[in-house]
Amino acid sequence: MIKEILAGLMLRYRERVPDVSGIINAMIAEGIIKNADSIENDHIAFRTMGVPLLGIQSLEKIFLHYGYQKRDAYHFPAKKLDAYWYAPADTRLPRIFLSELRVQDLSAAAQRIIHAYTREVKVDPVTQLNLDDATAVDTFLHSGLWRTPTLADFQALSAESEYAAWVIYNRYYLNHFTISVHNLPAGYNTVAQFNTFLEKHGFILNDAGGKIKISPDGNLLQSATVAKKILATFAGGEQAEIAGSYVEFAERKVLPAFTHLPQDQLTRAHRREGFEAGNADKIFESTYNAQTGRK
Ligand code: OOG
Ligand code: NI
Repeated sequence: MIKEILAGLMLRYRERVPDVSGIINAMIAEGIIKNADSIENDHIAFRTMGVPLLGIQSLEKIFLHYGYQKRDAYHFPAKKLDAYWYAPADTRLPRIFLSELRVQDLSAAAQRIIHAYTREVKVDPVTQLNLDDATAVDTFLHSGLWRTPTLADFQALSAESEYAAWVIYNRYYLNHFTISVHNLPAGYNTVAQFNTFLEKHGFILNDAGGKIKISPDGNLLQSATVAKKILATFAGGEQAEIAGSYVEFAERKVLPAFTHLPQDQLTRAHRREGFEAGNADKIFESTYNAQTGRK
């Protein structure tokens, strides 16, 4: 069941990202929600290495198997990334955002480092899984695709692509989950208001391009915390603090054709769908040093 796979992802993510429980507990203490189950998860995101047997084409097989539909493509030339989003069959489930590093566009030196790890993968690993076995899928998503990298390789990649360095160490760990704010009580149901609440409680927001990322149509507003550092253990036992994962917030406005509907009749179908390249471009930086180093 996809629900079990999503629950496994969320469990690991909550253990690794203290801001998740921190934000949920602050929401409960402030009376915004009764418990964590009442949060609508707008979407979750994964990062991948764009090499032939891996990347989006491999990871997406899991979600396509569970009825997700592939939707729009997004391109990030400066960051050397491509992405797609996937719509769930059941609108109570989160959307999925998968991105991929355009490895072939990196320097020869960076490609050599990445291939030194990814060449351990001889077949598309998702084709070796029984996708109906939720436990097997959960284990796969939380195990190494390649050997633990060296700190030197991590640092060399980081100098050229912070995304590449993130993936070589973190692999398919959940990159973020996203709290839908538009269905929260008045006073907290816009990204602007929710950001005020978050900052009052000491959470640090990504400010790349401004704290609120707004789509050109004005209907998709997003913000994100900056990733906290995790203590990473590299090959040979060397340790360093590197960026882990973060939390995102999304406000999807009601489309003009449906603004006459009463609040209690509104569903996902009446609100702005999909993603926005200009917003995403800045959200990726939630794990970049310029953001994670902010106080
Ligand atoms: C994904 C950044 C983009 C969105 O909602 O547009 C994104 C990432 O950091 O991997 O999450
Ligand atoms: Ni996102």
